[in-house]
Amino acid sequence: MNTFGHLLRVTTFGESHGPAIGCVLDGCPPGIAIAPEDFVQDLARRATGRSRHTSARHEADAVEILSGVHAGITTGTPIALLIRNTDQRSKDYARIAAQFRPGHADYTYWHKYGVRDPRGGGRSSARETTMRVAAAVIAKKWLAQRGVTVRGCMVQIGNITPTAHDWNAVEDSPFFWPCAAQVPDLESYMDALRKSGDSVGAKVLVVADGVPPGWGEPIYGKLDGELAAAMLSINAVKGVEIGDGFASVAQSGSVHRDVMTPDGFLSNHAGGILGGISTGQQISLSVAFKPTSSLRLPVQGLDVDGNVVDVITTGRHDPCVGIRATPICEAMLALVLMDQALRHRAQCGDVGEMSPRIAGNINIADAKR
Ligand code: EPS
Repeated sequence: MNTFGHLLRVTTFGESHGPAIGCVLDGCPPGIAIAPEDFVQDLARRATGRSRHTSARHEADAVEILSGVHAGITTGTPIALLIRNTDQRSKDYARIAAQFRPGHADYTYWHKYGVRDPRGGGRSSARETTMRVAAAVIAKKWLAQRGVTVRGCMVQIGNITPTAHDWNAVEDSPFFWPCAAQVPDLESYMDALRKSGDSVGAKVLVVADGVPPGWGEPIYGKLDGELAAAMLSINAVKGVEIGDGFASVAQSGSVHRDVMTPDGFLSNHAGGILGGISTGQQISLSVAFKPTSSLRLPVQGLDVDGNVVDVITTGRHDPCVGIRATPICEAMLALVLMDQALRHRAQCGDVGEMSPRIAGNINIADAKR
């Protein structure tokens, strides 16, 4: 299954070491201005090789727009985007072509298909996420025209958490970290980790501001349900929390409920979603990434014939995949929101339009975020 979305449908294709990766974005409304330059910033934020803390593979990630855009605007027809792979080093994978890395998807791909493309992880590589970020550039633009913005940051690496939360610090840090004062310590931590050959997990926070009440389709198309599925489709994701998430377990109802006033909600434990529908508050979720499984440290594993082998992974791997994950989580949030907005408009009318009965009583749209 390589397609997701309902009215806005994204299909990605391509392998990490194949000639190219690409996507088709179908159902996109006409009239959105799009140029190849629009993709540069977000693709660079996600890319490898931009700091010593990520994989050293260096891809240009130049987007070719093959269809669906004419004279600089979307035409309503399928938008096909292509990125040619230019820095594959498949010999790094020769040694493990018939082996399984503990903790890696190569084991399950083999058991499912009986065959796999071992070069660079093939389809299971994080390389695939490039196209989600590319597709979401268009979604972010469409959402921004409706006052909806999406942003994210890293809120945990290993046991380290931010000691302050300053959105202005995020883009200046190689870790999308919201506390500038901690960055030197994080750099030392990551340098030592990289030298050790081991890896570490991370947690990413993503939020959307400006989402009106009403997006989300109960019961099987709940906004939180689709966001969780979208985040879990990202490589290495092992957990998703909406709002207070698992911390809600220890809260009492009188604490968790978000009190409403004529001036807006007084808190946002729900993460901006009730009953699978946006409340008009900030949508917030956090995403847990496991440590990278491709390690230089030797480990006992199996080969495809069931023999015990020493698995040693060489190549250019990320010591923490979560470091590059912020733009990917933003992308999935934006794509799900745009799809839900189009579905809300299809069923209920204009995006952001509220039930007149509710609008007369309580101005939730202006709720405190
Ligand atoms: C990846 C392994 C590495 C990363 C790759 C993701 O691939 P390679 O061994 O070919 O260098 O560089 O990330 C990307 C290329 C990318 O654009 O994200 C993996 O196993 O997931």
